[in-house]
Amino acid sequence: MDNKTNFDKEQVIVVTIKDKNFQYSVAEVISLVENLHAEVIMTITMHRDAFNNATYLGKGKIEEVSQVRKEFNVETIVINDNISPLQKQALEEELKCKVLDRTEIILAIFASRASSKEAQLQVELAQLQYLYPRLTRMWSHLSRQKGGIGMKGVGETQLEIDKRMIKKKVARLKDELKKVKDNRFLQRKKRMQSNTPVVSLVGYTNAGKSTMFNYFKGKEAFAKDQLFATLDTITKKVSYENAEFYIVDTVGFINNLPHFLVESFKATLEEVMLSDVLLHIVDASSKQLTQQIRAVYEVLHELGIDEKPMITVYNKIDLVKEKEILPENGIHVSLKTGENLDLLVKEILEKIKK
Ligand SMILES: Nc1nc2c(ncn2[C@@H]2O[C@H](COP(=O)(O)OP(=O)(O)O)[C@@H](O)[C@H]2O)c(=O)[nH]1
Ligand SMILES: [Mg+2]
Repeated sequence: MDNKTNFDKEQVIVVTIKDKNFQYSVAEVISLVENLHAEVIMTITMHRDAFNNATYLGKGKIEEVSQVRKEFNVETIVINDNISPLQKQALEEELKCKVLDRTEIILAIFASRASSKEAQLQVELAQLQYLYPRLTRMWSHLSRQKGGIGMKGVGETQLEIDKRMIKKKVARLKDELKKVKDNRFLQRKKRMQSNTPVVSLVGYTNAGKSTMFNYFKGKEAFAKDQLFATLDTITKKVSYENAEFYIVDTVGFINNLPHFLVESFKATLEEVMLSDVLLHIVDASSKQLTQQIRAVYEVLHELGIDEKPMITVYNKIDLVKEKEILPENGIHVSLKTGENLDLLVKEILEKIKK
């Protein structure tokens, strides 16, 4: 049932280095790609010593990827790493298809999620900075393939501008950003006029936020007021026992986020800043559990929202053998088996009443 092919979705092949964090890193990149409504149909691993400086992938690997890609008719290869513009170009020539690296995937997600003016500017700035050295290639792709993942974004209307103009644009964006930041409080004020509580899902990529979001599908209520105009895919109004609330999915925290993307990432969390209750979804089976929880707290603190009512949800307990090592300060659930989800809903209803 699960391997039914979905023809609406763009299909990609992921190539990833086999190191000690390999399992987590594959799960994460799959989650990231799914965020773009694309589908990973295969993961190909490579050993770090097979790395080639010019083409990133060694000769044998290029051959392998090339074959598989043709066999499955896939037009996009995702490299689960950051590669240089030259490597990207060389690889695309070898593979004769679109190649995206990890940062480009993340950028594309942020672009698809940026709802406010500030977030859009922030993402466009990051896009210009990262894509700038890659633009010539990207443009030729665009004219050939007309879009697809990694190609859509805030900056996509800027196709005609040349590199010289991009420099100017970066300067202008920075300027605009400064002004927009000063207007932030206006948005918050607007939000306060709606009195339906907002519950936001936060936590690391792959923790189960989107699965949780979908869990509320059957409970959807008619929403005449849209919370975030462009983001209906990540916001829904649900009703329970005479209580209504919005639930908002978020991009989520990403391991080793490139530094220049931190501001964009925070900008995508603006929905969270406007929410009344945070559901912190933790992957209870993660080996980096403590570090991940701490990293989430740190960012919430930086955004000044660590005081909001929060429910910590340890998800995936079906995968945890020694449950007693989990912290006791939260609700232990499994979205897979449904365990304790009733308790969680009860807790949410309780929190939004306050
Ligand atoms: N075993 C197990 N897997 C889960 C559970 N909840 C979610 N998953 C899986 O974890 C992966 C990531 O889930 P997703 O909702 O996309 O995470 P997100 O990145 O936080 O939105 C998916 O493959 C889910 O099927 C759970 O309770 N148990
Ligand atoms: Mg998700």
